[in-house]
Amino acid sequence: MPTLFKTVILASITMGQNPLTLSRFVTEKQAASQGVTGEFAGLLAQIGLVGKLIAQDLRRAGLSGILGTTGEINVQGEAVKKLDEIANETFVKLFHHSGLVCALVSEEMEKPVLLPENWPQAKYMLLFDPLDGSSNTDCNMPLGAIFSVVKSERKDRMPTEDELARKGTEQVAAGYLLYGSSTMLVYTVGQGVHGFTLDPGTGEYLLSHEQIRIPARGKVYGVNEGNYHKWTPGTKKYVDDLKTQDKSSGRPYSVRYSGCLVADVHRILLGGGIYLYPGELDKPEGKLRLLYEANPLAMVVEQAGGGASTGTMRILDVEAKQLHQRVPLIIGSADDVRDAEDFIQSRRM
Ligand code: FBP
Repeated sequence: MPTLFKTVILASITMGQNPLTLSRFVTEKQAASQGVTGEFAGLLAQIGLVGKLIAQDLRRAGLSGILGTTGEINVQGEAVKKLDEIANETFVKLFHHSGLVCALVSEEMEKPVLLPENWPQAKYMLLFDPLDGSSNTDCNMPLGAIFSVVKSERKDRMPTEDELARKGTEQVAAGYLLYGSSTMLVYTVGQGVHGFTLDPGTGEYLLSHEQIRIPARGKVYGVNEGNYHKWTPGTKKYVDDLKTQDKSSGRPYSVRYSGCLVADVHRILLGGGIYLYPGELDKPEGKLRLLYEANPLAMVVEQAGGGASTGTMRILDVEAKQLHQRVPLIIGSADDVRDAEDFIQSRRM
């Protein structure tokens, strides 16, 4: 047994822990209690592998000429970063011939990739944001990836493009990869939220955060205040209220906005608080995408005891009409999200 591996395992064992790998956790713990299939375990393991490969690219990005843009504009109207493209290709390559999914939807691709050759044995469809926080790619700041899994129940034919746009409540699993000081994979299958940290020594995702619970209220908020003048009066009042001097209610909150939704939501999941990308006067649908940003993070945060809203309704109840539809996102601790809704709906002044 290689020395480093022995050291890491021995260290964990002496710390009285029996390090649980992602695959063992899913196949043993979740299979037994929650009927998670081997097929899903395979899908999650493949997402983990995507995470390892992209983390490797990110660590060397400054040395391997993959910073900067490709010169292309994507379906979102954004300049495509070379790392966006690499991350997207990594997802597509690893899932195309995996036999695990019958369709792929990506933030970076206008059209879905339909995989009739994997159908009908592969019932899952994977929707993803291959690299979240694109404005952070060239300055070594945190990045992430977000995924949502839905199932096709049809027996008669492959699902069509329209059938890929599903309500958040129809997700069977969701989660994210966080590329921060360590690489993490956090996911839910609808019965709690679990976090795994990639152990560089063994290359294994080891259980580091089981059954994550978000505090009912936090002390931090994340929003791009540069957009303040574009907000509705209710949103302005809510953010102003967070900055009010009032020790008894833990205000003012501190601002924590990293430019990476995944990193901001991860901080809030562990310590409480609220992230907002609200609707704007001339863009009531906001910036973020429903199917592969808002829905999966809403499922994770709700499963940890938090809330996710458009400001006027639950994210997971929003009708999904187009693959790249946008939605305002207010997500985090349940009490904080409720407060934000009260101000946005003028129930509080
Ligand atoms: P990408 O998926 O294209 O990166 O967009 C999402 C995002 O970058 C979030 O990660 C982040 O919170 C937000 O947009 C930043 O937007 P802005 O620069 O407008 O504040």
